[in-house]
Amino acid sequence: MRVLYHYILCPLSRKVRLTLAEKKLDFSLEQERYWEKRPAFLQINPAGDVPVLIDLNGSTVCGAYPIIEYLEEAYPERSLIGETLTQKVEVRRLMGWFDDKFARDVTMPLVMEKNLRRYMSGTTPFAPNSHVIRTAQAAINPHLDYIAWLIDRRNWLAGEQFSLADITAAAHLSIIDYLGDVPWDKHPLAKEWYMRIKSRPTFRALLQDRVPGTMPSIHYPNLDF
Ligand SMILES: N[C@@H](CCC(=O)N[C@@H](CS)C(=O)NCC(=O)O)C(=O)O
Repeated sequence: MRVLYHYILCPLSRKVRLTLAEKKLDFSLEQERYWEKRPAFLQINPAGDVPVLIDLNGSTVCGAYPIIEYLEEAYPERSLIGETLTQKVEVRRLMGWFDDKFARDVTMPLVMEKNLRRYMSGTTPFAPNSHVIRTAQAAINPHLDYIAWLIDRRNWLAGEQFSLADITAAAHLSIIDYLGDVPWDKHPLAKEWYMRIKSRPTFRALLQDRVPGTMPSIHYPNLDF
């Protein structure tokens, strides 16, 4: 069986899970608490980060971008990166937007304060930084405005076709939605786009995710929210 080493609130892992599902490739999940630096995992990926994919033929692919490029080349049947060079550039630009900018402004601060800090604070009592949380909660608004701006002009984020740009943005937003920090009511166009993605069969497994010690928002599993 194909294996994906992941962390449940890692957006890059979620992006790879969605990509595998969209390509109809079966896989099993191994959750890796990467901050523990498990020696057996460091042997698989000396960088110590997730996601890592071990494919059926034994190929080990480390890192979300190498995995995505690998899957596109090894399983080209259902391409998610666009057909023309112009489309591919736009998909990659938007992947970068969410994996770099959105992650820095929103995903990583919220995941760190609301989830990871409890594991990484060692003997120090777990105390989320409310200033960091409020700053990230405010920073999501221009990103949702940008999604709305794109969706006002296109069917999907990078153009007429569903692509890795949508998968990447949805992977990040699914985590923020789990934490209850997406102000959907203020952003109806972004909500309409996310509802379309959330109702895809490939999204179902993510909606069943539960993080020990961190309850999901009430609407997290609901297709109509
Ligand atoms: N270069 C890797 C980086 C992935 C990454 O930063 N993953 C985070 C979890 S979302 C991680 O494993 N970090 C390890 C660490 O901070 O030590 C990729 O593109 O996939």
